[in-house]
Amino acid sequence: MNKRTQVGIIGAGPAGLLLALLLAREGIDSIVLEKRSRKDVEATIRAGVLEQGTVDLLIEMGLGERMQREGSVHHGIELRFDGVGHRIPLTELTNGHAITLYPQHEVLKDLVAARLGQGGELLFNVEHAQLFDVNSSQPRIHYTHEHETVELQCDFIAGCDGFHGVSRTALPQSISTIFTRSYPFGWLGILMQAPPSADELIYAYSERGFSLVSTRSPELQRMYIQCDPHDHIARWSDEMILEELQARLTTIDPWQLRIGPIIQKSILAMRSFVIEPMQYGRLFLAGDAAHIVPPTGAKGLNLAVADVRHLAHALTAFYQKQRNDLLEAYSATCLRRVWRAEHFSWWMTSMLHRFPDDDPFQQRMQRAQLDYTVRSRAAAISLAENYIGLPLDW
Ligand code: RFL
Ligand code: PHB
Repeated sequence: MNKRTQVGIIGAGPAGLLLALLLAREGIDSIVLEKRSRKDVEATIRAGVLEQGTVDLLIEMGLGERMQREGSVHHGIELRFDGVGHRIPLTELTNGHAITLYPQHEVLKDLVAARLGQGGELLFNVEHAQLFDVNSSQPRIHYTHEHETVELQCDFIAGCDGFHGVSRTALPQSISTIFTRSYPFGWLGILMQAPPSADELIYAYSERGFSLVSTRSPELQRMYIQCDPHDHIARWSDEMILEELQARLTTIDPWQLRIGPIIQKSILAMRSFVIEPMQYGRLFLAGDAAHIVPPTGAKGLNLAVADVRHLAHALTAFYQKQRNDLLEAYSATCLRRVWRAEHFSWWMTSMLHRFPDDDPFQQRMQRAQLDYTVRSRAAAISLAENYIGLPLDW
């Protein structure tokens, strides 16, 4: 079967779904192809922190109603080390900006409902997506859906299929460069049935390694501890995880970890990754398909949102004003922000984790950096402006 659309979008993560909605707002037609089921997409536990710019966009698009009702606005974070907590007052340091805790899978439920509610095409369980002729004026996507093989002719293709997707492989190696770093640790993430232990997120450095206390809802906590990236989750009993959390979060402050049953646990690897350029011919990569950051800076989803905002803007200028310049500038425009976020995420990761090979000198450097960050207003402002997110036109 043959089909046609203006923009073929591969992947129904935050990047793909938001792009489809942004384009629909401008009257631009698209089809979103997703390999997983709707149930799987809406159940994947990932990000929690939304930057102010992401929140503002969702509200402006009429997608913020549940987020505003169920999400929680945070005006600061805590950096904890040597048993002492130090608050970074994000809002005070950034002229009134804040972050919102609202889980990625809830954002996805809102985006899927909006797309389907508008009657937009969004196909789940799509198999064997393959890209052809991306460097021509008529790129195509072949895929199988409900046992039917389809050739989708497009004006443009948006590769929003995440780090393990197929789109990136359509960029010839001869024109692209990959920048990458893997870290000698992973994160063991858990969901715990207990009310939040704190009103704000706690990023803790300890001799035993990093830990993070976050939340998902008034009844659910999300927490992470640094671990060996090759470790097996089956080796970690709930008691071991709890013991490690308690030990790493020890403080002289009157604070206690609220505990309850652990209902989910998994280990994830940490890496930094960027492909340059983020475009080739009529293929544009957005989100994790083009770049990965370690989660310490809470930037991944927010970067995906910034990418598709630029892409939607550039495609709108193409269709409505016959302008090519914004499309041509897409990669350079996105990469400025991407590299800023890469640096911030690498910096937060380096400051807060124990590196197995670090000597005592290196550890003193790390402590000096932590100390400076909490004692100097200039250093705290720098952390705060990156954490709440730089303006879109950065
Ligand atoms: P996604 O979310 O990976 O979506 C890609 C979609 O494409 C589909 N797909 C395909 N579809 C069709 N054909 C194919 N061949 C396909 N191959 C793949 C996939 O099934 C999937 O549905 O990428 P996207 O849209 O670029 O979004 C990126 C974000 O999901 C990611 O950056 C964040 O989750 C990162 N992240 C965080 N970001 C934040 O901004 N704030 C945070 O607090 C934050 N915390 C986190 C995080 C990521 C984490 N993990 C698990 C990596 C915490 C964690 C633990
Ligand atoms: C989360 O709530 O999952 C979360 C929060 C902050 C991070 C990373 C993950 O830096």
